[in-house]
Amino acid sequence: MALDQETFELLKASVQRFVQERLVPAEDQVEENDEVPEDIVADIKELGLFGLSIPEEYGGIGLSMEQECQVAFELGQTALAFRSLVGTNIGIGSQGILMDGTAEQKAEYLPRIASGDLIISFALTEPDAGSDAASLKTRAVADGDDFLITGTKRFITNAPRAGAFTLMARTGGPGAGGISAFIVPAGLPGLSLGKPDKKMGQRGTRTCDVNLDEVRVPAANIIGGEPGKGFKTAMKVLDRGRLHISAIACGMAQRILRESIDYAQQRKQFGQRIGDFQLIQAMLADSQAELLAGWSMVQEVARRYDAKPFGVHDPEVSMQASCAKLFTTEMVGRVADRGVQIHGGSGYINEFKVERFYRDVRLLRLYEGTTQIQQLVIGKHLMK
Ligand code: COS
Repeated sequence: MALDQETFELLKASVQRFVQERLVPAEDQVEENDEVPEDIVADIKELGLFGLSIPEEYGGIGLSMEQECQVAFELGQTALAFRSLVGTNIGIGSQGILMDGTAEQKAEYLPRIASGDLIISFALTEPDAGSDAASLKTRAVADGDDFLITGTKRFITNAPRAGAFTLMARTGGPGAGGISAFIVPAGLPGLSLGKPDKKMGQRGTRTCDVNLDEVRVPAANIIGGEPGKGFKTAMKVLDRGRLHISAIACGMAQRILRESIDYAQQRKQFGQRIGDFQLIQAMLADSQAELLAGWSMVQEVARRYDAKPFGVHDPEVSMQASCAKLFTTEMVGRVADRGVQIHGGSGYINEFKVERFYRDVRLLRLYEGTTQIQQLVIGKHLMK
């Protein structure tokens, strides 16, 4: 699956323009009001961004992973709240249905996810199950043709906007084999949302708990129709998500580097531009070199991801996706830190963008698997 190159270049150019002309000017508003304005949500829908990764037969744009990463690189160059809005529809919310769903599930949900009419969230994490995802406690108990789901899901991105959740719950015994993935519509009796999370950064993104109290969901909503496969579905979705996040990290590194160069060119100390001092150039050079390394890695792993059969677990590619997430998200943390350093005291002041980007990128090393989880995935694979 991929868009033909010519159409893709046009799409990429329009996303670049949209980011520069529409999203960048709205960054302060998002930061101040802690929300993405509704007219921008409408424009994002209009551009088709919710459906980037969904095949054309379901109304999406049908990008390959390599192409998706290139678009994510563009979207990463502005406040991360914009990307977060579409992120669950493009990735962790929708891809389980696309990879493992039945024909009926795909036909019912994917077109509305692609258009953005349905926001779908990914609900795996719980209060006591973060990195150890296979220990999740949310239970789904069979009751006739239905399941009754009870438990709490934590830090769920886009939950306040969601019309449905790809939600992992335990239908069987302990461990990964006892987990099933359900499509859970948001309006069902017994499902309620917690207070919005107050976060360190990424203002404008919406996350909260999702509480389930005997929520009745038809057995037909188990992704793929067969219980016990949900953990593997979630892991495959995360492999893909980790590459997408890596591209975002590179986009944000590019933006922070640009902000740092601009500042180094206009700020004068000791009678000259600070960018003329070699100690400042050294920081810019390290950021540029690491960004190039990270971005080259993302593109290469995305190509390998595209080369394997879709939705099939290839442990080598999973390991490489973890390498990309590990390297790029740590890299953007260093680039942001240097960005603040180059700005000096101004880098600590909210009106300069690097202050907020420094806070925003901190999350990239945590969600969709911490740096330490990526190290574990890589290490375990190497020792096999
Ligand atoms: N794709 C498909 N299947 C996978 C997989 C992948 N990437 N990784 C593991 N599996 C399979 C394994 O093959 C194994 O199947 P079998 O039992 O048939 O052999 C099963 O899943 C369990 O795997 P494993 O024993 O490796 O699971 P662990 O409990 O040790 O967990 C980690 C592995 C730690 C890697 C996993 O829990 C994880 O990624 N944690 C982080 C969760 C996360 O990213 N959370 C973010 C939430 S979303 S913002």
